[in-house]
Amino acid sequence: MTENPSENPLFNSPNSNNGHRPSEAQRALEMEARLPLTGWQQEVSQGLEYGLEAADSIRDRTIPTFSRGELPHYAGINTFMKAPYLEDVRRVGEYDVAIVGVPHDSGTTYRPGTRFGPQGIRRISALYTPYNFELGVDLREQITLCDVGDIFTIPANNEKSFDQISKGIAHIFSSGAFPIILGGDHSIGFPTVRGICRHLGDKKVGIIHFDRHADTQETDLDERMHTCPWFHATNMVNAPAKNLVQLGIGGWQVPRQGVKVCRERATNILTVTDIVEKGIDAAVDFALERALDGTDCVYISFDIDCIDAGFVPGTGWPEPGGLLPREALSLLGKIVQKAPVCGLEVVEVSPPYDISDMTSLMATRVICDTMAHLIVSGQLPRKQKPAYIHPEAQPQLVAWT
Ligand SMILES: [Mn+2]
Repeated sequence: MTENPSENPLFNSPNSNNGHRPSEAQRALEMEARLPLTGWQQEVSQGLEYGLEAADSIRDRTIPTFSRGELPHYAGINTFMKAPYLEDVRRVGEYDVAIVGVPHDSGTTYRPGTRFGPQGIRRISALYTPYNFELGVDLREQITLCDVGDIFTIPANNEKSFDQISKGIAHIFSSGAFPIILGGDHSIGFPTVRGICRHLGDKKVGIIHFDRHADTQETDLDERMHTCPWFHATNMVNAPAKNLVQLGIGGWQVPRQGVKVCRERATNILTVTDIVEKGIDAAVDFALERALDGTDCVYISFDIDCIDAGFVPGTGWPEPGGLLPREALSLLGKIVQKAPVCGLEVVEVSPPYDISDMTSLMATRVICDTMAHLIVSGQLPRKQKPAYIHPEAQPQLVAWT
């Protein structure tokens, strides 16, 4: 180490890079200056109109009497990031992104509670601002976001719930709004993908699945439970098993009958060790090559338990030895940057088992990072509906008795 701090690059001001490549922080500072404030100003003026001007003693005259919009973070009605609640779901196509809750945990085989996942994620999402420093993204300035509330699921019946979920997701997907689904247990992975496949015509979707568990067996406890979504999803011609990429699988909770199906259908698995030893970039290349081989878009199914159990205690089947949060977020971000993504679900957040909302916060982070990377890569806002969305709904895609 040098004695003189001015000769040590660690001590240099981030704004004087001395001819070196600018740091991420320096780029972030510059990107922020280029972001508009129009959305914020509209939110303030609407807040003053709807929520009335503040009491005379309040010096900051952007503050209304009734909390409207982002501030303060602990106040307000809990939609996702306080996005407008879209009660008339027929209008969902007017928005760039639609958040939808699927409060279904009847597919759970151990710890229940993911029916409260959408509520838990929405509640802690109020903590977030719409701006991300490193990515130089401000969601409020760059996209329109709505929260359509929850799908009406039937707790005593998985199959009826699946029909409701597929119908709801098909509606959002075909409208052109980018669907972001708050689970719910992982049994919803089959009906969400089925909803998308209904509007793919002869196009195909690759599934990138973050999880500690394979979720590929046909039945569990005699029903299509949260251990089964990919067996049934990959029975649809629009979602071939050869385009199913499974990241982070491993440990002591991978049923052997699911492993057999992965082997027979040649799904594409990377364990945590595979990802760490290959490196993130090689893992991303592997995922994209397999998921995009002959397909038109990619669906991301993010089981929060892909992250080490120490970071996500509020989940149905916690398994130690998973990805570190920064590994998972890096993988996700690089995949979203390079793939035509058609939808995202985040599943297996179980608030009754959570501690300090940590697991719900991780889910919020996954969702916000995805939106930001979709903006940075130019996928959002959409200038037109993607060509892979077929206007007509297909009939029943796959039979199962
Ligand atoms: Mn899992």
